[in-house]
Amino acid sequence: MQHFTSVQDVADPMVLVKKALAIKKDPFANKALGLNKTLGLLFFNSSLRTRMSSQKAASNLGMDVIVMNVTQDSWQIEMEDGVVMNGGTAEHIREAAAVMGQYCDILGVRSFPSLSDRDADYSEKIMNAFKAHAGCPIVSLESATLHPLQSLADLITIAEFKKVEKPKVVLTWAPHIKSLPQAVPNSFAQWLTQTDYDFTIAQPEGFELSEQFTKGAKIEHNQEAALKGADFVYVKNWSSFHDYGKVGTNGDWLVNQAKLANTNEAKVMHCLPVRRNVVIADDVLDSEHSIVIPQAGNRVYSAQAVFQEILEAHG
Ligand code: AN0
Ligand code: CP
Repeated sequence: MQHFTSVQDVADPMVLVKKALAIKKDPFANKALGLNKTLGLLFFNSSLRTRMSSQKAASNLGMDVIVMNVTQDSWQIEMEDGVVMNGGTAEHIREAAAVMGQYCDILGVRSFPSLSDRDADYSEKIMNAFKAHAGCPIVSLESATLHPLQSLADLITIAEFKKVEKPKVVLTWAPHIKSLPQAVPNSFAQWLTQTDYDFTIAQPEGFELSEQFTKGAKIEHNQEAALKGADFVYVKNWSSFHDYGKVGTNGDWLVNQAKLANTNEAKVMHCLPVRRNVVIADDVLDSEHSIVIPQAGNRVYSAQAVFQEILEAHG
């Protein structure tokens, strides 16, 4: 594995899921693999799970970790090429990425979209600049359009909890008060369509995701119809792709116990952080339907499987 920024960097997603499950059984078996290797974690945005699970995964592999909150602790970085830097930015991504590549064997980068300029966001300018200039493997910690470490953890969780060979998995939009990225649902769709699971995406009209990521999924606009017989209900808000960045507050789409009545005793998933009683009701999050905590726990084994693949490939 060279970089890890989308499912396309993975030879076989289900083989990687199996590898992560094996790591989970014996997490310290490869403690020597990361000896004298350094993982850099760069955050342009907030994080709880990604930050802690990546550090834990690196520690399990014997790696050292450097964490940088880029927007608070570093110089402000210029992303545009060919500009006269007489404004607020103090150094260019070309130098900043290259320098960090001197200190790190793997660089993880979290950088959310602007949600105002769709073409710029979907061109993945920042992740691509790191790939071009860092000179070391780049791992996405959630980019403008994708969150592959989350999706791998999601597939690990489904593999652990599924009761049938080919479960029905429904990704349902839910309301929110803020404009959120499409990265988590784009990525979940991209990984799920690589499996042989029965996969449906439900959202209100106008909140369809980019077909680039959803090709092969069933698309529904009726949440109740979509949820019928579901084994897994993956809940997530996202802002509109078509009316780019538009917030969706439609409270009818909140996921509560009543919505789960016609499912196959569905397990409910969410990447977290989740706003209680806006996105998912207490009666679901505090019930045995919810598997959001073990799902978040699996972020360690998702990251560890990816770091291990990269270390094995790069020696
Ligand atoms: C982010 C998102 O929706 O992409 C991060 C999720 C892992 N969520 C929020 O900003 C609340
Ligand atoms: N799910 C997830 O990536 O959480 P954080 O934003 O807290 O890292």
